[in-house]
Amino acid sequence: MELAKKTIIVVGLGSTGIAVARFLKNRGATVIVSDQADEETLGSRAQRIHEMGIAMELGHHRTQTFERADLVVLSPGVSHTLEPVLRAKERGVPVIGEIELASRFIKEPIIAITGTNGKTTTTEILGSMLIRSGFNVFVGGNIGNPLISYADGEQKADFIVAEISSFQLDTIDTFRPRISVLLNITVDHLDRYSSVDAYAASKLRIFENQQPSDLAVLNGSNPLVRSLTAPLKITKLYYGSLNSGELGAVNNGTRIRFRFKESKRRDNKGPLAHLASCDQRFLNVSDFNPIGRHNLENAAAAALAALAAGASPDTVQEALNRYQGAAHRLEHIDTLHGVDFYNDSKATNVDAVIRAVESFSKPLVLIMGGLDKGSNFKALREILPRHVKKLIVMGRAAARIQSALGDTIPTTAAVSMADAVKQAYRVVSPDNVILLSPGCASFDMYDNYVQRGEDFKKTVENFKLQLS
Ligand code: UMA
Repeated sequence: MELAKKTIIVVGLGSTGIAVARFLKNRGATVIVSDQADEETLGSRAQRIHEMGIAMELGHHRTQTFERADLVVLSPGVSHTLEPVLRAKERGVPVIGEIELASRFIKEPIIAITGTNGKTTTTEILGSMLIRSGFNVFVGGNIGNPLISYADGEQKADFIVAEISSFQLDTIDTFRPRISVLLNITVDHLDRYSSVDAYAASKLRIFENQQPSDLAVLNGSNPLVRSLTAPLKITKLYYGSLNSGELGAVNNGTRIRFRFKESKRRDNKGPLAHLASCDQRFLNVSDFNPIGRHNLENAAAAALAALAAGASPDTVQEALNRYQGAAHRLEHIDTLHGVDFYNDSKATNVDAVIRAVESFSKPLVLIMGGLDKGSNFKALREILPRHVKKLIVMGRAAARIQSALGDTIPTTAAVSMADAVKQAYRVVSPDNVILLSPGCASFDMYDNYVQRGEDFKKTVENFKLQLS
């Protein structure tokens, strides 16, 4: 792909936009960064672009700027249905996302992980399994490390392990993972997609350029994943549940066992042939650290992808033994007079809240809320009363959550994280759990879910000091 002397608009000045602008400038393109936010809001990010000598259009996206471009590169948070983007496409200007751009400059095999929930955990585990097996690995994508920074850097990896969101899949064209992993599809991001079908269709694009010899690792216990992937002509491995004749992994809570031979008499041929020696081997997961049944599924998905990429079962086991869990995902923060505090700030949709509350047997005080993504909070009406003794709601979604659930569990509103923690502690008994699992995006009160999780941790720490 020739970039030199092309005029390229980079849309969105977040971590992706900065990395893309640098990459393009290094290759001799004339870059213009366009962001809807003004210079004051963008602060140090705008300063970095100034320092690179790159032009900016801030505070708006002008249609004329887009139409004059040779190429438009979108950040994941920028919708591909934005008016100036549509106008540019109509005029024949190519529009791609950062993942597509990066993949055109990456020769190494890409293992891509998508799904509504569990992407980060699975990506982290898979990366560590491959690294422990002696491979040089770049781990990036939606996890927070744009893929383009690999294409722009010196590192030479054997594998690229990429967490890929639906937003990133919206703007691919030729992106072809050698191994794709689809963890689950549940309702999310209805503020960006017109329907669940549109969201699911975006997720399915991960398979769009895969060839029959490429591999898909699929959650066999997710009915939507099964039905939507049934027509795909790709080699498939399943986990969760296996139908007769299917290859993959099953787990019983203490072990993940592999089935890699179709029958006792017949050996596999093709891309799975090297896995036959792992048939009937198992991984011990009785001491696997992250809590929750769903994390065993994530571990199984990672293990299948790692073995398929050439990792050995022993190193896969070692990586599982050492994995401590993703930050802001059911992360244990502290125990105060018998009360456990868990930070699940990364739970930004209703399904993630269900997974979180199902992971505990102790009574919970649950803190939810944030920016509403059009979620159906009523889907929690049945499950929450079985686990949650009190619900505290905050942020812009507070009123909608309260009206969906307030008649099923005692619910109060909090004005801040400190207020939420204080209210929660007032009603706990020893042996209870205070869980932040927002079920919403964070952008109404924070820059991102990481900042929200850190605020929760800091608030708990301060609260502990006040009590001592
Ligand atoms: N912006 C515009 N016009 C728009 C919309 C946004 O100019 O119409 C601007 C904003 O003013 C802002 C910039 O775009 O300045 C932000 O761009 P971005 O939202 O793409 O943010 P990045 O910092 O580049 O982060 C993105 C991903 N963010 C989103 O998908 C929303 C990060 O995923 C990812 O880690 C990063 O790229 C590196 O690849 C975060 C996320 O929340 C974690 N992802 C969603 C999720 O996991 O649910 C999909």
